[in-house]
Amino acid sequence: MKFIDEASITVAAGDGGNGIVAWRREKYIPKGGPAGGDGGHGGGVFLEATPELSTLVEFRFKRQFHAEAGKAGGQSNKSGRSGDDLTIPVPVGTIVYRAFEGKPEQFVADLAQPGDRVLVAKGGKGGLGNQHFATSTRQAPRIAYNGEPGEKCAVRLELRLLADCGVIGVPNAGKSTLLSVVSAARPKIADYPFTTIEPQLGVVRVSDDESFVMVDVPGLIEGAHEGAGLGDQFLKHVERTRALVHLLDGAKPLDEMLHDKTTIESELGAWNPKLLDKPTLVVVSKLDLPDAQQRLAELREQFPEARGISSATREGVQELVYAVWQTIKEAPLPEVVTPPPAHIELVPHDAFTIERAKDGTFVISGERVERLVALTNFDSDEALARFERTLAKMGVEKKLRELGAVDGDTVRIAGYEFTYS
Ligand SMILES: Nc1nc2c(ncn2[C@@H]2O[C@H](COP(=O)(O)OP(=O)(O)O)[C@@H](O)[C@H]2O)c(=O)[nH]1
Ligand SMILES: [Mg+2]
Repeated sequence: MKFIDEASITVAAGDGGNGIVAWRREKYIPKGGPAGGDGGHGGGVFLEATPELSTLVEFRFKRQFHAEAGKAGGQSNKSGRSGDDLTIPVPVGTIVYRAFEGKPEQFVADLAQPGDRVLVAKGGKGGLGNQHFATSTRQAPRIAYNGEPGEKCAVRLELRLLADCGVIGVPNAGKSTLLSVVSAARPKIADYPFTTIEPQLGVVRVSDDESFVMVDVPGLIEGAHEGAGLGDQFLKHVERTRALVHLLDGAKPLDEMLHDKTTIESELGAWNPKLLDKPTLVVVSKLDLPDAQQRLAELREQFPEARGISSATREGVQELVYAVWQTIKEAPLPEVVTPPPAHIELVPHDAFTIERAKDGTFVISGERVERLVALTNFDSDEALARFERTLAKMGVEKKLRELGAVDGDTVRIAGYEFTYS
């Protein structure tokens, strides 16, 4: 059984700045040569693993990220400034997948170590200014390239969670209600065979970069240690928690509360005596009910550390969250289980495929070739020449020849048709 946090975000790298058409202006030189500067490159978007984060809950609050665009080129061959890269911090252990529009999702990286870093969206290259296009036959080129668009894609993050805090208590103590009011997100429980007792999981957000995982242990009193409800795997998760919240039903008189407390403790001990050594916060629920405050005061005579909450009015809830967080931070780290590395094949970004249509047309598809078509202005001979050179460099030309393409065959890329020669 796995507790899995998940988040989906969109990232956009910066577009490259445009190259410009400009001419040299110098005293006494009536008509200077081309002097249009290149556009700056767009900033890329990176993910970086940091031990400061422990869940993906922040991505519920911010889902869109973009890096800065490159600036356009200037006069006198001046290049535009490049856009700054954007680095998004993620928890250590985050597994990264990405999908370009209309394409299947691909595994990108497992950021297993602090500082592991991966590029998820590449910044667009800046366009060339007309300074590069002078030739012996064309001394006043009026051609400049636009910057490439930055990559945009959907990124899915996955993180295996460990439960930090378990909530225990008799049925009706208010466990589920507490979990629902403190949870900013409800992670998935994977590989969990259906049973009548469903564990509940919540990510509790303490601040912008602090959060912890709380798990409701519903089956305890219902005979979990006899194997009736929750599986061993679930019990292991509970054993790894760093703090427990023991909820006592504030609707009950003091003697019943104390009786419940003892019952739960003996259940815990029967299941695993080590659980009794865990730092435990004793909490009276339903403080909004008549008499609950009075009962809490009485309980404190025996347990001075006991506190009270009301999930209904939220009284004491935030204070409890801080107290749990403090306890977790002070408690020893549980043993960390590292998941076996997933074996997923990486498809290089500039891969392409060539298929032969029924009418004999060669249909080429692939992220980079399609982009190239989108960027090229086919009215310009120079742009066309560059297009052909790039295809050759990528190996498209060679592959076509291998597939038997001959002069005059039709080649289609992203809706454009070309004649092979
Ligand atoms: N008045 C009041 N009722 C509560 C509060 N918290 C939970 N309850 C009620 O107590 C009952 C049991 O709560 P539940 O969260 O399901 O308990 P669990 O069995 O421990 O998960 C439900 O009827 C809740 O509405 C509270 O803060 N104030
Ligand atoms: Mg419940």
